[in-house]
Amino acid sequence: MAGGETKVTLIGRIKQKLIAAKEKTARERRLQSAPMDAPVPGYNTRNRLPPGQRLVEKWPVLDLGVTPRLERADWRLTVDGLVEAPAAWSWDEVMALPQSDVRADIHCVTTWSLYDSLWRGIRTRDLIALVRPRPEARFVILRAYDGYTTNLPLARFAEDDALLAHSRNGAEIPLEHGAPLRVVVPSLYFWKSAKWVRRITFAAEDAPGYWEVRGYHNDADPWKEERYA
Ligand SMILES: Nc1nc2c(c(=O)[nH]1)N[C@H]1C(S)=C(S)[C@@H](COP(=O)(O)O)O[C@H]1N2
Ligand SMILES: [Mo]
Repeated sequence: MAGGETKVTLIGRIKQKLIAAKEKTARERRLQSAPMDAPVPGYNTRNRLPPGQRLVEKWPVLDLGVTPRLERADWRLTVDGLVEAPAAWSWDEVMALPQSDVRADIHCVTTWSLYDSLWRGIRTRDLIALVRPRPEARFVILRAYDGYTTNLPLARFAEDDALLAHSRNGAEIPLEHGAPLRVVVPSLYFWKSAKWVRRITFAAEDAPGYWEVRGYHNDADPWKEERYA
């Protein structure tokens, strides 16, 4: 249908514009040292809200504009690279892994923070115990069903509160937020938390991901304001 095609192309162009705008922000912001928006007053900003963040109540959707929709039957999670026991788990196999609940806050580089998500899923600690990374493994590369990639040190991925989440606050994570399974690494800006995760690779060398090669900081610690490189 011609009308449908026109619409798809238009949406594609709008998305390209959004990505270009984020890249431009990354380029400009790394030249500035000024703080970002002032935090919302009345909250305990000292210990909980990282510098330059403001609190939001609703959970924004941020991605490349492609929402991969997979049947559970076609879905796989591959864990590979420098591990003793690589895996290619089906949905049922993942759901049979040990399940945990983790309460955590979200901090996005675009300056919004959202408190108190109760995530449910598989802690990365438990995944690591199953696949057993080799001593040379120092980085984790995440790949998603929309083509997105991101990278982080194994030490961060392995933190106590990091998990592969399928539910939040008692409900399945909505598709646009990464269903059926997304990574959640609360100690880093949220772009490190890959939605629709497809593959987890343990590596000796770092491999900067989608935003990391487009001006975002490689390390992404919100308490150090590691926003743009
Ligand atoms: N697969 C995938 N994961 C992704 C992204 C993406 O585009 N694709 N965007 C990242 C960015 S930049 C952010 S801020 C968060 C947003 O997650 P949310 O849409 O659930 O708020 O997802 C991260 N994970
Ligand atoms: Mo983001």
